[in-house]
Amino acid sequence: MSEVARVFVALWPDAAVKQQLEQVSERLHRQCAGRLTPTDNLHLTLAFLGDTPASRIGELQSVLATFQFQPFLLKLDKLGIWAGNGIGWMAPARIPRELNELADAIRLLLEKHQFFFDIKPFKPHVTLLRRARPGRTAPAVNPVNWPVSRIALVESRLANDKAQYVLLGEYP
Ligand code: 2AM
Repeated sequence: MSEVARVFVALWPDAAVKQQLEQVSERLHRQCAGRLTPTDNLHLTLAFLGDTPASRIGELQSVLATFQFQPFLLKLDKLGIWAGNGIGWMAPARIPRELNELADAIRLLLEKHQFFFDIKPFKPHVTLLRRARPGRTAPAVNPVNWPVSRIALVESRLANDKAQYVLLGEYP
């Protein structure tokens, strides 16, 4: 491991959710082109820590292993392209209280143990495409129902300009 690890805490889809996201991605891709997120990289970020000392990753795993929350169902029912950066995304049209509370609780826990993270307001989304072009009509949506019962600690490694994600743990 290098001296720092670029890490984030995320919702990581199971096989069924991944398959639904993949279908939505492919439909959006036909309409808006761009570069598809590889299916195995699909996720929703809850807290982005970024470069973290590799020597503290064990501690981070132990801290997250203490984390508990009530499972809930997350409905992703909105698709769009951000004109500024060409990201094609899927998100909940209305952010459920449980999702905001989950992100808040994780951020509080990280703060308590002095792990730094990006404090930009939580803007939940799954990145499906990059460098997409906005269509003239709003993309049709097939909602994705995501049963949320675990969080994941993920490391992002850059290899040949491509992000490779490595699951460092799932909790509880
Ligand atoms: P994105 O998909 O919108 O780029 C790994 O890079 C994950 O962390 C992605 O979900 C990415 O969001 C998110 N991410 C990258 N930099 C971030 C930052 N500074 N703040 C919050 N999330 C970030």
